[in-house]
Amino acid sequence: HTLGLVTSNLSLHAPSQIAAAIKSQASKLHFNVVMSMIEQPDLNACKNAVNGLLSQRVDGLIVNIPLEDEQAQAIRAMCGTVPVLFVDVSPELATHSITFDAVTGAHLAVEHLVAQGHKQVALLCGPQDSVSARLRQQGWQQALAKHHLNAVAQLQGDWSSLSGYLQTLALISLNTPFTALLVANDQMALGSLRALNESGLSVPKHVSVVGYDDTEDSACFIPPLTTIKQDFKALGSASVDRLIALIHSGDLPLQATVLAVTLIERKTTA
Ligand code: IPT
Repeated sequence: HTLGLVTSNLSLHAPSQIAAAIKSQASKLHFNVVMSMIEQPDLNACKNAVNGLLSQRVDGLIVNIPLEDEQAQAIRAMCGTVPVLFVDVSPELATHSITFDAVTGAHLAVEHLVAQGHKQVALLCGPQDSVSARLRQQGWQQALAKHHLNAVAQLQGDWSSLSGYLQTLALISLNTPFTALLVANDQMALGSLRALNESGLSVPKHVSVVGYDDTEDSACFIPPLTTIKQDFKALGSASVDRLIALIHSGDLPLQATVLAVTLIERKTTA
């Protein structure tokens, strides 16, 4: 028995840890995993990857590519009777999916900063072609608005640590005062910490930073990163278990499962 995984670029920490978790759970249940990686999110690349895996006769597919609703439907249609589970789509989409609760994650981060007295919060968002990045951004904005606050600046990176570094330097050069920075993923936050450090801004004394993901390295950043944990091991096992259930029993009712996220308080906020 073989599962197919179509994944975003594995040089990103989150997709790589998700792939590892899927692989471990599949091995436990004696399933093989064949994988196809896409460099940049792109519908045609995703379709080609899916076709490639279908031609290898996979029994089911997990798709970890950020997809808009119509794009996911198009992929679903290509697969015919082969079950497909999406992990980076809108939780509102009527399809088989397991995603993380982005809105609550964003709210937890804002509430944490507000409780510490922060009022000047800047946002470093993820790429706008990712539904998860947009949901985190909207969640931050809503949660700030509840406290009658507006982000003092909004920048956008591409999930990489280099983009986090460069965008944080750009933010600093705006000369807009900010005491806290919400970052859409830990990898960009790593770059932010370097930019702040090089600019003589001490974390958390001058600026607090909250990441998103809690990838395995985040506890070893300097300082250890306060972040929103998405439990990638839980996602890996839940998605393999669900896909195997779909393989065994064909048409289960569509289910969009949303996994909870938690705040992990470390040393970058005060
Ligand atoms: C999402 C990560 O949070 C982000 O850091 C980035 O790696 C992105 O994946 C790449 O697509 S996790 C996803 C399951 C929403």
